[in-house]
Parts: sequence; structure tokens; C-alpha cells
Amino acid sequence: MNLSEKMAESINKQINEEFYSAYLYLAMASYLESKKFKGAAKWMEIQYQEELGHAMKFYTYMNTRGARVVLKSLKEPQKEWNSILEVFEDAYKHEQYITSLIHNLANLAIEEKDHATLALLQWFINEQVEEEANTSEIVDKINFVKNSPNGLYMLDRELGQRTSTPGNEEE
Ligand code: OFO
Repeated sequence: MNLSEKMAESINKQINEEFYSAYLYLAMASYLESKKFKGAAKWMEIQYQEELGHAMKFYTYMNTRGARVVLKSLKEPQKEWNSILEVFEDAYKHEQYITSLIHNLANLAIEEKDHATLALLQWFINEQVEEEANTSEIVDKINFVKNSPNGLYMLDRELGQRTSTPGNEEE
């Protein structure tokens, strides 16, 4: 059974959102790099890779279901922030936004009784719980140490140790 036109169109939009997420996180990485937060920049580079993985997961799914992927242009991401705290606050806000989009897709799949798409989206629903938890935890940590250069240095080192998002190792 092929995907409905509406579902295919909605997943196409989500592919764009995932690529945009990648682009945004790479822009954040570049800002952090320029401010010498090398560890946080590496964390964001890994996040960039993960977002590409998300886009490709939808891409492959569309192909498997016989739907045409149509790529659209990406908007230009923000390039400056005022602090590392602001970067991660924005990342957390962005993940909350992406969660709402994934939930809308799941609502559509339920409406259309499209169980296969719902099964795929279940992975994304769980992934978003991780994405929000990770970014919000980093916001908390930055708030703990933000007035201590030594604390920020240690936190940057910790962020630089990231190899993948917990729970996302198979990506
Ligand atoms: Fe694709 O989860 Fe973040 O944006």
C-alpha cells in the first residue's frame, strides 16, 4: 500500500525540517568554535550528523513506500548568539518545536490508520524525548557553572566527549 499524498507531502516537509535542524546545529557549532568552546562545538557537530540521520531515515522510508522525495530549499540559519547558554537554550526550544511536528505527523498517521508510518514515528517520538532531555540537561549544567570560567572549561571538556546521543547508537 502506497503512502497517501497528504502523508507523503507531510513527510517531505519533515525531511526539510530535519535537514534544517542539521544546518542550524552546524551554524551553532561554528559559532561555538569561534568562541573557543571546542568541546561544545564537537557536541553540535555530532548533533548535526544525527539530524542528517533523521532526514535520511524519512528519505529511505519514503522510497520504501513508493513515495517521491522532493527536496526544497533550506532557510538560512541564525549565525550569532550572545552566549553558550543562549545556544543551548535555542537548541532546546528547537527540539520542542520538532517534537510538536513529529506529534502532528503521528496524529495524521492515526487519522489515516497508517500503521506502518505510525511505527516509524514511534521511533521519532522516543528520539525526541532524548533530544529534549539532552539539550535541557545541558542548559541546566551551563546555568550551574556560567559564572565560573573553570566550571565552563570543565563542562566544555565534558561536552567534547560526546560520541553519540544515548539511545541513538544504532544510527
Ligand atoms: Fe531530528 O531531532 Fe533534533 O531536530
